[in-house]
Amino acid sequence: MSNNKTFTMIKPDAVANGHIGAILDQIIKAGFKINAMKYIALTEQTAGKFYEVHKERPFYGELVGFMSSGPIVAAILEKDNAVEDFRKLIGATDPAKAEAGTIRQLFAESIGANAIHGSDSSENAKIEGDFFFSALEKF
Ligand code: RTP
Ligand code: MG
Repeated sequence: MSNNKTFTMIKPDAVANGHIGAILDQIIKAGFKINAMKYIALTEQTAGKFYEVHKERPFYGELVGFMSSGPIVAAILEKDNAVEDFRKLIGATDPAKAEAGTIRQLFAESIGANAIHGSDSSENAKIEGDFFFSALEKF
């Protein structure tokens, strides 16, 4: 599968803290193009479905509660080597361990409220992008 797309969400903490503009600026300056984007609120049900792969993890309930606590920005991004390059740009899951200058190091509050999501494979990028966007909404 081609590796030129990834899927992201600017999470409720970063939206509430006013970081949408700064985060998008960093993403675009890093060479990503926006293929699709929407400002949307997940319900507990839709967040639960999105994160179903983590259903057995101890933090699942907390994650679903947090992701449905306020609006998010969901987007499909395009760039060569998108998945890997985007994971580098956002930094480690735990912001305390994220490299200097990464989005999570700059904007995340905690391992739970960690500002941004990035797909972990091209396969999942496609599944996640299709979860949020219809054929009409993406290029
Ligand atoms: P993401 O999927 O959001 O890009 O994050 P990730 O790959 O770096 O981390 P993953 O293992 O997929 O976990 C998904 C999200 O669950 C929350 N989490 N909380 N309390 C905890 O120990 C814990 N561990 C993970 C984080 O918000 C993480 O981004
Ligand atoms: Mg993940």
